[in-house]
This record gives sequence, C-alpha cells and structure tokens, in this order.
Amino acid sequence: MNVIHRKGWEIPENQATPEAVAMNRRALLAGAGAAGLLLASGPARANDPAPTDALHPYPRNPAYTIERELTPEAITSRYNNFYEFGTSKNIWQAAQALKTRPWTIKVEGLVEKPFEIGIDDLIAAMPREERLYRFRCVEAWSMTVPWSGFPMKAFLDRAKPLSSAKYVRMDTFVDARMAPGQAQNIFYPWPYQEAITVAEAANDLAFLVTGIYGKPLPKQFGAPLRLALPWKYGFKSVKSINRIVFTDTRPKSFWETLQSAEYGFWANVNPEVAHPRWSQATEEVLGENRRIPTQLFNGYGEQVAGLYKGLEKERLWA
Ligand SMILES: Nc1nc2c(c(=O)[nH]1)N[C@H]1C(S)=C(S)[C@@H](COP(=O)(O)O)O[C@H]1N2
Ligand SMILES: [Mo]
Repeated sequence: MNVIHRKGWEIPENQATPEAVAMNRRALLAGAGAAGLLLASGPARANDPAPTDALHPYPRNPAYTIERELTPEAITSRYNNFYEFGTSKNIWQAAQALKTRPWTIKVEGLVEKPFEIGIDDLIAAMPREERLYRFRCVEAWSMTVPWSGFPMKAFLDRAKPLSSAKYVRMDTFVDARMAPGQAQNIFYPWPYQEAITVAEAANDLAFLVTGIYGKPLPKQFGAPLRLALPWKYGFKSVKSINRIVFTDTRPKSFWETLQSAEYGFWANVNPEVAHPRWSQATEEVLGENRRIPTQLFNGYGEQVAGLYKGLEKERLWA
C-alpha cells in the first residue's frame, strides 16, 4: 500500500464500513448456532489479573433496568466490532492479544491540571455500579447488556474541565504489533477516537465501563475502559480508552474521518433517518432471530432530548 492518506471515498466499501463486519458477524452466528459451537466454546479467556477484579460484581443501580431480555454472554462476547483487531469473524479471539495491564489514562487539554492515572487507581476511586442498557449499532443490530462501571459525570468531577472546554475526546491505543488490524489497515486514521460534548458527558446516561455480566470486562469488549452511550449509535462507544482530552473545538472522529457522508459527530439513534445504504427503522435483536422497531434516541429520549435543544440545524442523527 503506497497511498497512506486515502480519502474515505477511495477506500473499498467493504473495508470502509462496519457493515462488512456485520456480515461476518451474522455469518458467524448462523454457522456457530447451527453447529452448537457457541455453547460448546466456553467462556472468554481470562483477563490480565488486576487488583480491582475482586470489586466485581458492582451493585446494580435499579434506576437503569430494562424491559428486554438480556442478550446472552455467549453471543455478545463473540460478536464484536474492534477494528484494531481486524474485520474478520474472529475479532474476539484476536483481541485476546490486547495487554490491559499496566494501563494508564492520560487526561489532557482544557482541565485545571493535566494528569495520568493508573486504571486500577481510577476504578477504586469511582462510584461503581451496574446498569442494564440497550445498545444499538449503526448496522441495525442491537443487544441488551449489564455494564459495570461508573458515571462519566464522576470522572468529570475528578478531571475538572475548564469552563472553556466544550468537547471531550477519547482515544484508543496505537500498537500495530499487538493489534493486527492496525498493521493491516495502515491508511486508517488510528488511533480510533470518539468525542462528545462536555454537556453530553455530564448527562446521567453517559457511562464509563470496566465490566460486563458482573465480571471484569473481557478484552474483546474494549477492556480495561470503554464508553457506553446508549442513545447513540454503537460506534460512539469507544473501546480501550487510554487518553481523554478536553478541547474547545469539535474533534473529528475515526469514522467521520473515514466516511463522513455516513458517520457524523452526533450519531443519535433515529429510526426515521436512514443510513445512506440501509434503513434504521428496525433492528435485529442479537440471539433472538427477530427484528423490532428502533426507537428515537434508542428509547432514552426522556433523559437526553434536552441536550439537543437549539441544535436542530445540526446533523444530529448519524
Ligand atoms: N477502539 C474501538 N472502539 C470501538 C470500535 C472499534 O472498532 N474500535 N467499534 C465500535 C462499534 S462500530 C461498535 S458497534 C461497538 C461494539 O461493541 P461490542 O463489540 O462490545 O459489542 O464498539 C465501538 N467501539
Ligand atoms: Mo457499530
């Protein structure tokens, strides 16, 4: 590959879109389900041991329960998007190469005082809880999972952004030797980055995740720290965060850089605004072999719609 900086439209479609992985994921589920492999293959491999492992399970916060069935771990832990580990159907296995300890989070930009903190020190200092959240990928599949973590608001209180900070950007690692997807796709704008407004980050629903199913987060879910923003499409929920930067200018995220016609900054879930290549009106429920209607803000409008008052001219939906 000679051309290092390609434009989004120059990237073959099957590489430039999460849909390519969706297809692989579906093929995997169909094949594995038929062969009974999902149940036979056992739990994900152990994480790197960490002093905060014993803090699990976190107490469930009853304010965040849900009317849907939880999606089984055997399904969600095999059906992952994590481009650092490729686009094939065995991302979850490739991701076991991720080294999650030691792991440091750098907090930078428009804050009172920039700092670094070890992930276990951060986890120990934060108010930990479990929440049941829906999750809606832009590829039109969904799941319902019990995330363990802490409110992003609690992290903001610790990071102390200046009033001039309007956005918070979160970056993933770059290590092409550990993560084969980064070696294969050298023209992608690594690191994977996502950003939200500080106001969104302060919303009760914005959740930083350190575990799932009452246990430390398996690597393929984006250990040791990932985001969960249940009212936005899944690509906003960045995995394996190691840098958090506060800024006054809107960052351009990984997918926006690759394919801005399809993936924008706000990316709030809206069944009435189709993706350029598919409808967003319904979603496939992972593991249930059925489609259900997608809800505005993925059903979380009551908590988040107010964030977007006065922003109606923005492209709020994808
Ligand atoms: N660092 C990083 N974060 C990421 C991604 C990725 O490729 N790399 N994929 C995103 C997409 S498209 C989705 S749908 C979710 C998938 O989360 P899951 O594998 O835990 O279901 O992670 C998001 N966060
Ligand atoms: Mo996604």
